Amino acid sequence: MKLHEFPRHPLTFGPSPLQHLERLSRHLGGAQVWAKREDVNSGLAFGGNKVRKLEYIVPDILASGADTIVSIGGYQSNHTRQVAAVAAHLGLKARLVQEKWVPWGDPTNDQVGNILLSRMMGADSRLDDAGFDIGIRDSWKQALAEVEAAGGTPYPIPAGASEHPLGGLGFANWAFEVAEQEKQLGVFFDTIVVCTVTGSTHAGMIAGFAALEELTGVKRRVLGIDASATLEKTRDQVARIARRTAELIELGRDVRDDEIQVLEGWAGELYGIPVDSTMEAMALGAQLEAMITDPVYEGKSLAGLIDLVRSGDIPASSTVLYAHLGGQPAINAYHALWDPAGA
Ligand code: 1AC
Repeated sequence: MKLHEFPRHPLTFGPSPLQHLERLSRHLGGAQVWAKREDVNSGLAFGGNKVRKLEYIVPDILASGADTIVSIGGYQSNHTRQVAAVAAHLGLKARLVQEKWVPWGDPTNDQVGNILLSRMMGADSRLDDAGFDIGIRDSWKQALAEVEAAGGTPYPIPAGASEHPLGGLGFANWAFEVAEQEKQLGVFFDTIVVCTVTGSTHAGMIAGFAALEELTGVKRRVLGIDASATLEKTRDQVARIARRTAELIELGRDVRDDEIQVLEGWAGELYGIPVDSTMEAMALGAQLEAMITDPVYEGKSLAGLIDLVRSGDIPASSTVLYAHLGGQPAINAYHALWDPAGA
């Protein structure tokens, strides 16, 4: 099927806004930097990138007759918060496995921010001690079995919806939305920068921009900034999902290796733990643009963008689009980083 033929259940306000980050661009003194703001894309519990993916998954959930969506993430997972939001919106239950993905010492890490919101929305959110891994987890399979054993009908959504067969469609469509907005605004983004961990946001963009390239002949760079700190796993997953999504939307050719770029250098040693470049990027975004980013995802991808602009890897002649995927609720668990009394 072609992309526009897949059923889509609207959960967003419409196209997410584009914003020229003029003060940040001036400060960096190179490329013009714009942001596409998925952090304000929906009225469902602060929105975010997963809401877009879920727009293409909800028709399948409804057709399945499921009464409980079962998903997984870290304690501060944005994905599970967005699953909880969509479940509430649809009148379904959500059973969430929240693993200890980040060895972060804040005693409120499993109580505030994303997990608090999920619980407010009625999700059955349960903690699990397992550490970070983007793969399919036994704890999640166990939760699916438990829902079934209790007489429920579960609908499985893996971490980040990335391994879901339809998980790449939301951001394949994002590419076409960008192209439409470019026409309206008279701009062209030659480079896209996006955070990548479980992979389907980035992979969907790769497939979508490849489809656009087939239509227009125009090439762009889609740069994924690794925030997993398990680089090879993320690279493999992005490549696999990009190819799967490309096939699903009938791209008509293989995705080329040069279209799959997962860049390292900003994740630090561990997923979820900010490093100096993360802190500098978060401060610049907040203090120059009042654009709030989190220490797990968007602070790291913004750090990548900043360095690539400063180094000229993204040249001064470029207009670069930063995909702001959301994720701000997690900052509550990281409040000590800005505590004037010291962390
Ligand atoms: C890892 C999928 C991911 C989340 O928010 O749980 N981005």
